[in-house]
Amino acid sequence: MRNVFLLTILFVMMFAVACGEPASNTSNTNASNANTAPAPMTLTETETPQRIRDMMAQRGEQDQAEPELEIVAPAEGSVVESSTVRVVLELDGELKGYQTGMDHNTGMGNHIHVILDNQPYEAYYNLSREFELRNVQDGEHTLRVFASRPWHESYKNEGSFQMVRFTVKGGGADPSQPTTTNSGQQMSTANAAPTTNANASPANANTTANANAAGTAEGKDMPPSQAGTIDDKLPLLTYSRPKGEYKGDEADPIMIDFWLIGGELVGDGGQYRVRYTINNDEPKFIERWQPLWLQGWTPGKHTVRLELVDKDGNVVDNGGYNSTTREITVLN
Ligand SMILES: [Cu+2]
Repeated sequence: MRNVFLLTILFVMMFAVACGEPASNTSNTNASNANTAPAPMTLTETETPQRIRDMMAQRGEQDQAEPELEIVAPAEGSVVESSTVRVVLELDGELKGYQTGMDHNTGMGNHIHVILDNQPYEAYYNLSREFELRNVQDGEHTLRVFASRPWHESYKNEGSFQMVRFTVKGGGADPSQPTTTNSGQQMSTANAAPTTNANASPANANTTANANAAGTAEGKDMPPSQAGTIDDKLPLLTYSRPKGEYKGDEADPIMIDFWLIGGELVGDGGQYRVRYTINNDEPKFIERWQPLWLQGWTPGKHTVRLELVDKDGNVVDNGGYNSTTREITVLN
């Protein structure tokens, strides 16, 4: 009898603890997240941080610029008979002082976001230097580019965004290795699972290690893109930020930013919304096309999903591109 009484007390205590937890934590407690699940957090929208406002002030009229890009290569619809694809961009338009290039003191500067298929973007700072995609797999690919500010907020004027489709044929790419740029930046995850081949030469082992290190730093250790063919008649959402690792001032708040063609959000007179979901918590909505700053991030890994949804809240499918999930890392 006494044992039953004690068990009852224990049960009541456990129940009280369970109920005392914030509701937002319950979706994080699945087994696959157990080892990396960040502490529960409550994100709130906030205004553009002062450090960004200071940068804007120093840039003169650049934020009112309307940069226009042209993808000179690869040409739309072209067939490239090599796994190395040269990317050539031209910058024009109402620049108002906007030029790309990294300031080597700050490590920041205007740059172009370059996206192969539906992978995380790679930054292209110096347009006069060659930019190549290497080890591009055979098949159809999509290349998207748009102009960006030093803090990775995209320019949203028409002409800033450009897209081409091209095909690689007989390129002989190594499917066990990721696509990279000529400077070694990783453009995609490998198509196949990482090889643990004991016969791998030391040179190959190094390449793999470097690629993986870059992948971790840039948040690119995501499964390969499953994206298919884009329908030009449908709206297209392009995920841009957040990406990779965040620390110090940059870790709070963090900006959500994206590109949208072929449709408008409800707050801009259109019919779509962007649904964002952090760590599989309750989704929220963006109704105007502008950067969204969220504060309250806790250290650890977080997933960020951006989806384009219609009036009924259904994802507007377009080759898989309109629902994209990325993992980011917030450092202490
Ligand atoms: Cu950027």
